[in-house]
Amino acid sequence: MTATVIVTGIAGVTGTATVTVTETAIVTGTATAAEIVIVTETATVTAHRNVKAVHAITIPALNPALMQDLSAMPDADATISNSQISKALSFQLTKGKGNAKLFFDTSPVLLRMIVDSMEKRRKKRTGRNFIRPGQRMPGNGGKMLDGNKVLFSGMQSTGNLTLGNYLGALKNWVTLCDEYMCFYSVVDLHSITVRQDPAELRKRARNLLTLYIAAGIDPEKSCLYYQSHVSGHAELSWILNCFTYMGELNRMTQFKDKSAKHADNINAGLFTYPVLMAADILLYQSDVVPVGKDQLQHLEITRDIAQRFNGIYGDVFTIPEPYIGKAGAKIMSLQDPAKKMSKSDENPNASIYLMDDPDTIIRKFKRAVTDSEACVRYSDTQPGIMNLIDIYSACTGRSVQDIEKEFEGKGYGDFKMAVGEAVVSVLRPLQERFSDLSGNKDYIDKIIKDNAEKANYYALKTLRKVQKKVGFPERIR
Ligand code: ATP
Ligand code: LTN
Repeated sequence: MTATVIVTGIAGVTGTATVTVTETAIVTGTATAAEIVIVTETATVTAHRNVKAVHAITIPALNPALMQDLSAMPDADATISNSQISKALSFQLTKGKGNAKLFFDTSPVLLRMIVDSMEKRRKKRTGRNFIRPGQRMPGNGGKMLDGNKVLFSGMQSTGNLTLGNYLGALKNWVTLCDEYMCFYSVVDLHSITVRQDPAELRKRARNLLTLYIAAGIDPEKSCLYYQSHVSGHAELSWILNCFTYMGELNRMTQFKDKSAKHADNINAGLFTYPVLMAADILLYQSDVVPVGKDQLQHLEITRDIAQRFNGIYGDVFTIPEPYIGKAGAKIMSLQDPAKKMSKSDENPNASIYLMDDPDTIIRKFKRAVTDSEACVRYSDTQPGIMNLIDIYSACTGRSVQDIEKEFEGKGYGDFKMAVGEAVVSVLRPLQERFSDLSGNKDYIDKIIKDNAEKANYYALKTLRKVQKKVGFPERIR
C-alpha cells in the first residue's frame, strides 16, 4: 500500500513524500524536502538517507477519527515533531488507509496538545500508548531552532525576587521574546550551592516560574523550565569542568563574595558554579544572554571555555554575547548604595520584593539611604540618589536629565514618594497576574511538562555532539 503525504514545513521546507507501507517501508519520491514521515499500518519504517529528519511521533494521518482531532485544533493545523537523524530509524505504527494532506506548524505546544489528544483516544480504544516512550520530540522544522537566534537566561530560586532582578533581568527578558527563541530557566541546580530548605526551594522554584509568566513571557513561545528537569546541564557541566582552569575560577568575584558569606560551606559546587552556568548557555547554542552587570564575569568565562573547546574540537559551540539593558543594569541596596540589591540580603528594608504591597514599597523608599546634599542630581557623590534616579528611570522610561529637571528645587521627600509610586504601578499588574496564575495548577503543570521536554530535546542535540567530540562511545540503538 502506498500513501502520499504532502509535507509543508517552515521556511521553504515543502514537498511530498511517498510512503510505501510494506513490511519495511522506504521513503521515496521528493523526500529530500520532507522533514517528516507519516505512515499508517503496523509497519517498520526505515527512513531513506535523503530524508533529513523523521517525525518522532507518527501521526496516523489516514485514520479519520484522528483526522477529526486535528481539524478540531484551533488553527486546524497539525504540527510536526522531528528528530534529526543521520541514520535509519524505525517505528512501530498504527493502522490506517488512504491519502492525507497535512500542514505543519512549528509550535511545540500545539504539537503537544494534538499528540496528547491523539494519545488519549488511542489509549481509550486500545489500552495501549500510541507513542512509545522516548519517541516524542517537539520539533522545529528540523533546523536548529528554526534558524532563529537563541537567547538563554536563568535565575536562582533562592529567595523572593527583588526589583533589582526585575529591572536588571526579567523586564529585558520580556522585551526580547519576539526577537529570539528564548530559554528561561529556573536554575535550581545552582541554588543548592548554598544550603536550602527542600520544601521551600521547591515552592520558590514554582513561584519563580510562575513569575516569569506573570512578567509577560509567553510560555508557548519561549521555553520556561526547571534546570533540574534537563539532565544535560549537569552532564555538559562535567565535561566543561575538564576544560576550565582552577586559576580562572579563583578569579570569580561572586565566588569570593559567596564564600565569605557562607564561610561554613565553601563547597566545590560554589567554586564550579560558573562552569554550570557556561553549560546552561552553551547547551542551547545561545547567541545572547540577558543578565545584570554582576554576571558579566561569568559570561566572560563562558566565552573563554567555549572558545577553548572550539579551538580543540572545531566549531561546536556558539559564542554567546551578554545583553545588558540600558536602564536598571545594577540596582543598588536601598540601605547601602555601595552594595547591589540582592534577594539574599538579610535586611528586608534593603530590597523591594516583587510581592511587596504598596504601603511597604512606599515605606521602604521613604527610608532609603540618601545624603545631605538635598538636590536630585545624578552624581557619583550621591550614590543613593543615583540609584533612586535609575529606578525611577527604569520604571517610567524617562531620561535622567528629564528626572533631574522635574525635581529641581524639590526635596527628597517628594522624589522618594514619586519613585515609590512609579514602582507600585509597575509591580501591581505583575502581582495581579501572579496571583491569577498561581491558582491555575493544571496550566502551570502543563507548562512545566511541555517545556521540559522541549528543552531536553535541544539540550540533547548539543550534548550528543559534545560527547562524540570528546570521544565517548556511540550509543547502540
Ligand atoms: P542572590 O542574592 O541569591 O545571589 P540575586 O538577587 O543576586 O540573588 P540572581 O538570582 O543572582 O539574583 O540574579 C538573577 C538575575 O538578576 C541576574 O541576571 C542578575 O544579573 C540580575 N540581578 C540581580 N541583582 C540585580 C541588581 N541588583 N540589579 C540588576 N540586576 C540584578
Ligand atoms: N548565575 C546567575 C544565574 C544563572 C544564569 C545562567 C544567568 C545561572 N545560569 C545562565 C544567565 C545564563 C545568577 O546568579 N544570576
